[in-house]
Amino acid sequence: WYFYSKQQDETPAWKKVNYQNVYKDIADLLEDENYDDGSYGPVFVRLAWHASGTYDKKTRTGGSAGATIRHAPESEHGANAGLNVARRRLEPLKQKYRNISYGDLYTLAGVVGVQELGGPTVQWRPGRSDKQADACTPDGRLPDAAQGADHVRDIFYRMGFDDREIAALVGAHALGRCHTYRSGFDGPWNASPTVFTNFFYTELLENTWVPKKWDGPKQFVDKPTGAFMMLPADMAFKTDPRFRTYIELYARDQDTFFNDFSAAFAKLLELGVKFPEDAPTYRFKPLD
Ligand code: ZEM
Repeated sequence: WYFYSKQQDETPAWKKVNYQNVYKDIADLLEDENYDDGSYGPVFVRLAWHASGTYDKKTRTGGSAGATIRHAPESEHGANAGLNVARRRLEPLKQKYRNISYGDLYTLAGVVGVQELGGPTVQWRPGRSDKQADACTPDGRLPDAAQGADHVRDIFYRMGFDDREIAALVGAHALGRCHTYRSGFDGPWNASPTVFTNFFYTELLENTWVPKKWDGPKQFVDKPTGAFMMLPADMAFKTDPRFRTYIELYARDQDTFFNDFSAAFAKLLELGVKFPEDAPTYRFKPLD
C-alpha cells in the first residue's frame, strides 16, 4: 500500500480548476430579468466584499480565505442578510468545479461583477482554502450604515486600508440597491445600478440630500425626485473633509477612480490569504 499511495495524484485542488472557464460561467449567471434590476452582479460584489471585509490585521483572523461567510453564525449576521441569494446562485458552479474553494468562487464572483458591469479589470489569484464554522468571525466586523466617519475609519483601518482606499471602495455603491427586507434601507444610489460608474461620487456631491420621511431607519433621499438614496455612512464621505478630497477627485476623474478602485478591491479580496507560492495572478478579459 505504501507504493500505491505514492502514486496518488498530488496536484493541489486549486491547480485543477480552469478559472477562465469559471469566470465565463459566473458571467453567464449575472443576467436575470426577474431579479432586482436585472443582474446578480451587485449582490456578487457585495458577497465578495462581506466575505473579505471581516479581516482583522492585528489578530490576522477573518478575510476571504476560509469562506466562513457560508457558515452559521456568520451567515446569519445582520450585515449578511440577503447574501444567501448570491451564494445559492453560485452553488451549481461549486458542484461543477469540485476543486474550486468557496473562498475563490466568492471572490472571483466579485471580480466578474465589477468587470462585466463595465468596471475596471481587477487582478485576482486562486488558492484560498476553506475553513469550518469554528473559524467564523464575531459579529460587528462589517460597517454599520447608521454611523459616521469615525466608525467607518475604525472598521477599515482594522483591515489595513487608508482614507484614499476607503473612499475608492465605497464607490461600489454605484451598483445595486438597498432592500428593506435585507438591511432595512431602501432604494438605489443612482439611475444605472447595473453599470459600474463613478456616479456614487457625482450624485453625492451634486444633489441636495434630505432625510427620508418614513418609519424606517434614518437615510437620505435626493431632494427633487426622492428616487435615489444615501446611507448615513455614505453622507460621512461628503461631510468629512479628508474623505471629501477623494470624493471630489473621483467625481471629476473617472480614470483615477477606476485605477484606485481596482487596486483597493484586489487588496480587499486578498486580505489574510496565504497564497501558494506558485499561484498565478490573473487579469481576466471582460467578455464581449
Ligand atoms: Zn455596501 N451596502 N456598504 N459596500 N454594498 C449595501 C449594499 C451594497 C455599507 C452598507 O451598510 C451597505 C461597501 C461599503 C459599505 C455594496 C458594495 C460595497 C447596503 C444595502 C448597505 C446597508 C444592502 C441591502 O439592503 O441589500 C457600508 C456602511 C459601507 C461602508 C462605509 C464596499 C466597500 C463595497 C464593495 C467594494 C454593493 C455592491 C451593494 C448592493 C448590493 C445589492 O444587492 O444590490
